[in-house]
Amino acid sequence: MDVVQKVRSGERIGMPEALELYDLDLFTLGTLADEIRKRMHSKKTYFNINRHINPTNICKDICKFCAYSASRKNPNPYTMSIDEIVSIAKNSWRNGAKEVHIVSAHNPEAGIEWYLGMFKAIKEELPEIHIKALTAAEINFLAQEYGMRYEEILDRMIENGVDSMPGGGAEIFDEKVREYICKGKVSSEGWLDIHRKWHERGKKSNATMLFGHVESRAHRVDHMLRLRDLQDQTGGFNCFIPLVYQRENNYLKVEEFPTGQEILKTIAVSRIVLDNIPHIKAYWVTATINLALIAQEYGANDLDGTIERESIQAAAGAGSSYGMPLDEFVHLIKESGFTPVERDSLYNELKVW
Ligand code: V47
Repeated sequence: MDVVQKVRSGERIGMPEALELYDLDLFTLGTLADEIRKRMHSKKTYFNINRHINPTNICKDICKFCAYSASRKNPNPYTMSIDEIVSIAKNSWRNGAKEVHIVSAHNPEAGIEWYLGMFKAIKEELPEIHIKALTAAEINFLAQEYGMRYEEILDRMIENGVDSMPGGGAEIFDEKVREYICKGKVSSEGWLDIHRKWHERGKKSNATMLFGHVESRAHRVDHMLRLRDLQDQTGGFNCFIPLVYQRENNYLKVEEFPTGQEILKTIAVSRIVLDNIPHIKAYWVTATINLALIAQEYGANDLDGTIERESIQAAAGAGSSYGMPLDEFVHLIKESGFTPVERDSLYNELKVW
């Protein structure tokens, strides 16, 4: 049976077949991914009204691809006070945001009470807001810095009001690539272990993959397969988010950037390989809104959200500093032939726009 037939018959795809999928022409591959997307989600494209908050950019780790952390290329260190963070969350809530997505750098000066106390303070003021916060990389940093076990930190996150975990810090799981692009950061095993333990607590999370730098197609597929294995065991991942590497203001030397075709192929392959993860997000911040809209026909069924503010990828050249107005977001999804469905952070449908 050839790979196209295998996908159509619902057989699981392994490494060699996934590489064959990449070698198909874009339209054949896109059609296969689109058939799955339509079966799972029809014409619905999910989004949420959210606010990203990045409370500090002071980081003890040095990831080559990062333009956000305060360094020679970004000499403006900052750390927000908890009051400031709460005030941003309140303001966003008043403007309709139902989720705050809080991701920071690894700041050894801030203290664990700052890292965890911000969630409690937000929930005291806004008990109904969904807090999606702390990447596995931050959790690993806190565990090392304060001599705590992952379990203790995860339990304290829950006590303080964190509802779900974002997918950041996964980068590329292949150990050699990881060593080169983000030496010293949470290991692949550590990242997966933290998510496993979070899922064991009955909680949901997302998974990212940073691609389009020095990795190969095989590294991407390996990354997806490691996620699929864990998902078979826990079922705790809601969504997979392939993040396209942004090239400005950082220290990673990249010779060739991915074409639009390669980005669409990666989204399509992820839809096919990750047969147990319900949602594939085309993150418009890194894919650009135009490509993200096209990606709806290549397997993606989620476009993240309005975001309001974003600093991590914006520092590396993405056009996301001020998010996207809701009416424009909805209009673009409709115009591209899909049905915009506002969701909550756990993919319960709130409103068909
Ligand atoms: O892990 C850093 C990435 C991530 C660059 O869970 C870069 O719904 C591109 O995790 N080019 C943090 N990416 C963002 C993140 C995220 C984003 C959207 C949705 C969700 C979710 C999670 O940002 C980091 C890293 O992989 N990043 N630098 C760069 N130059």
